[in-house]
Amino acid sequence: MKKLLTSIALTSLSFSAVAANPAITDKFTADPAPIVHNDTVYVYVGRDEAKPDEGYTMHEWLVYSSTDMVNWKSHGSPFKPTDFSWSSGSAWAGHVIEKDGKFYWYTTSSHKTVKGKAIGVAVSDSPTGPFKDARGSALVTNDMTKATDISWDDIDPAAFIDDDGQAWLYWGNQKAYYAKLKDNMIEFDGPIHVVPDEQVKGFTEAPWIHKRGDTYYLSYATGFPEKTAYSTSKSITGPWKYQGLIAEGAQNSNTIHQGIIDYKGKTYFFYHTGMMQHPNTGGSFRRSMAIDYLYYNDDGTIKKVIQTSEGVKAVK
Ligand code: FUB
Repeated sequence: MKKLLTSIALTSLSFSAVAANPAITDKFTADPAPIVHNDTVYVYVGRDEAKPDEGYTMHEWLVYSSTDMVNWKSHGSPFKPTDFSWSSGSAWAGHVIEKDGKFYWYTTSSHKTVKGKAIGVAVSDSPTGPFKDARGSALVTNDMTKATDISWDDIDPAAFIDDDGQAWLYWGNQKAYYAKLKDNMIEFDGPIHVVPDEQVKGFTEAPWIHKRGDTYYLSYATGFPEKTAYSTSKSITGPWKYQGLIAEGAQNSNTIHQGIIDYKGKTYFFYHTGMMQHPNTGGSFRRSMAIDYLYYNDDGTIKKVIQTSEGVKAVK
C-alpha cells in the first residue's frame, strides 16, 4: 500500500505531518511509557540491542519527546541500570512520573545480590535527566514478594498519582502487585498487596493505570504471546472488574507492553511491535514503539484498538 507521507525539508531538519508505525526508527525502542508534561509528550523506552539469535539484550533506557505525536526528538540515554550501584543490568520496563517538580523513574533491572529482577527509583529535576539513584538501594526485591515463586515477578512498575495527591505503584508478572507510596515517592507507606487473579484475568505483566472521569482503568498484558486486556474500578485499590481485550497481539512480537495517555484532545495507545524493517529486522527481542488511537464507548468501556502501519496524524 502506498504510504502517504508529507515531508517538508527544513535544512537539516525533516518534519513529517503524518506518522508511520513503528513511530521511532533510529533505534529499537521497547516498553514505551509516555507522560505529558508542559504540553510535551515524553516517552521512556528500553533499548533492544539483541542480535538476531539472542534473547533480551537491554543495556540502557532512552527518552524521546514530541509536541505533535509524529516527530520524535531523541534525548539519548539519561540513565542505565548499572547507574544503580546495586544493579547488574537489564533495562526492562519503567515509568516516569512527576511530583512537585521532580521526575521519578521507576525501573526494572536485575539485582546483584538478591536473585531476580528488582524495582529501582531514579530522580531528576527534568524529564530528560540527568537522573540519579534516588535511594541507593532497590525499592522492591524478589524476596519481598511471595505470591509466585518466579524471580521475575517484580517488573514493569507503573506509577499513578490520584486526584487527592496520593501516589501508588503497580507492578508484576503473573501476579499484579500494588503499594501506596510515601510523599517522598521513594518508600512504600504500608504493605504490598496482590490484586486477586479473577480481577485481572490472565494477567501476564505490564500493568498501567489511567483514570477517566471517576473510573480507574488497569490495563495489562495478558497471555503469551501477549494481547492487552483491562479491568476497571471506582477506586485505585479495587475491586477491579475484568472488561476484556483492548488489543490483539502485536505484529512479530511476543510482547506488546502498552501505555495510554490523553494529549491535545485525543487518547493514544502506545505499544511495541517487531515490525522495524530498516536498518535492522525487528522481532520479539528487537522491538519498536508504535502508536494508534484509543476510543471509548459511551458507557466508558474501551473499543478494541486497531493497530495500523500508518500510525497517527500530527496534532498542533
Ligand atoms: O522488555 C523486557 C520485558 O519484556 C518487559 O519488562 C516486559 O513488559 C516485556 O515487554
